[in-house]
Amino acid sequence: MQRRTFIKQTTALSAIASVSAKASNTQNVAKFPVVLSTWKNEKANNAAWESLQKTGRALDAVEAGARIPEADPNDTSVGYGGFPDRDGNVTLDACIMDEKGNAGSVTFLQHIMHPISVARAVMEKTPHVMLSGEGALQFALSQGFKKENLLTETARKAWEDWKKTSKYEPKINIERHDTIGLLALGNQGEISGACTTSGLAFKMHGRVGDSPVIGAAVFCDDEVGGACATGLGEFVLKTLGSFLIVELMRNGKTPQKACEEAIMRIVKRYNYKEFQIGYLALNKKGEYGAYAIQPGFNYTLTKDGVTKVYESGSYMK
Ligand code: SD4
Repeated sequence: MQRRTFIKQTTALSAIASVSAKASNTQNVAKFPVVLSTWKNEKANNAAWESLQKTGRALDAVEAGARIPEADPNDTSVGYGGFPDRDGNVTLDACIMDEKGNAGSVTFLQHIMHPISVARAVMEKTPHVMLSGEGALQFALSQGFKKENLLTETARKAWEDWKKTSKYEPKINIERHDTIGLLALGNQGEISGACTTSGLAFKMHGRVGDSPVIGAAVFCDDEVGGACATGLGEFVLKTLGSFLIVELMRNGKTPQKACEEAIMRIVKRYNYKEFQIGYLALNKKGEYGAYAIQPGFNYTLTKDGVTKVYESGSYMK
C-alpha cells in the first residue's frame, strides 16, 4: 500500500494514537522471543520470527527481517526499488548490532540488494565497523554478493518526475519514511538490532543518514536493551537517539519514557514541525515503547507467533 493511502486510512486510527500516548505510564510487555520493527512491516517480522524458530538467535532474526523490504521492489525507501538520489543513483545505508556489542555497517553502498548482510559480513569478517561507497562494494563483491541494478522503472519514473521541479522538500510521513529498523530478543533473551534504507528520496549524491550509524539508528546493550530510529536522519544523528534511549533505560526509564525523552530532546532544540522522527525501544524484560514527533508513525510487533501493527503515540496530536 502506498504510504499516502496508508496515512489517509490511518487518520481514522488517531484515536488509538492518542490513547497510547496518554497511556504511556503503563508499560507494554512482550517477554521473549519478540520482534519489533518500524512502520508496517508484517512480512519482515514474520521472516524474523521464522528465523527465530530455526536458530533462536536475535541477530539472525533481525537480518532475516531486514532482507524482506530490501528485496521488495514496491518498497521505495529500502534496497531494490528504493528511490534514487537526485542524480539517479540508488545508494544504501545499513547497520547491525549483536548482543555482544559487535557492530557492522555499510554506507553509500550501491548495486547490492542486501546491504544488511554486507553489514553483518563487515561485523563478522573484518576488523572494522563501517565500510563506505566503493570500498563497501568491493568488499561485498569479494564476499560473493552480486552486482545488480537496483533502480526499478517505477523509481526511475518518480525521479524523472521529481526532476521537473528538483525541489528537495522532505514531507512528514510521506517522504518515504519506510526505512526498517528492527529489534529482537532471541530465545535466550539476548538483544540485537538492525536498520536498512535507501535513505531520503532525491537526497544529495553522497548523503549518508542515521541508518548506518551505530548509536544513531540502532544501539543495543545486552545489559539493558536496544533502540532504533526512523525519520529524517539528520536529527537522529544530531541527538544520537538510539544510544540516548539505551542510556536512559540504563538509568531506570521504561522503554516508553526513554523514547519520549529522546523525542523531547529534538522538540526542544529544533524546528520539529517540519519533519518526523519515530523511535522504538525494547528492554531485556521484553518491555517495549514507541514514540514519534508527528502522528502517523506505526510499528509492528511479533510475540507468541502473532504479528500486529500498532499506532505509536506522538508529541504532536
Ligand atoms: C534516513 N532515517 O536516511 C532514514 C530515512 C528513514 O523512513 O527513516 N525513512 O534519514
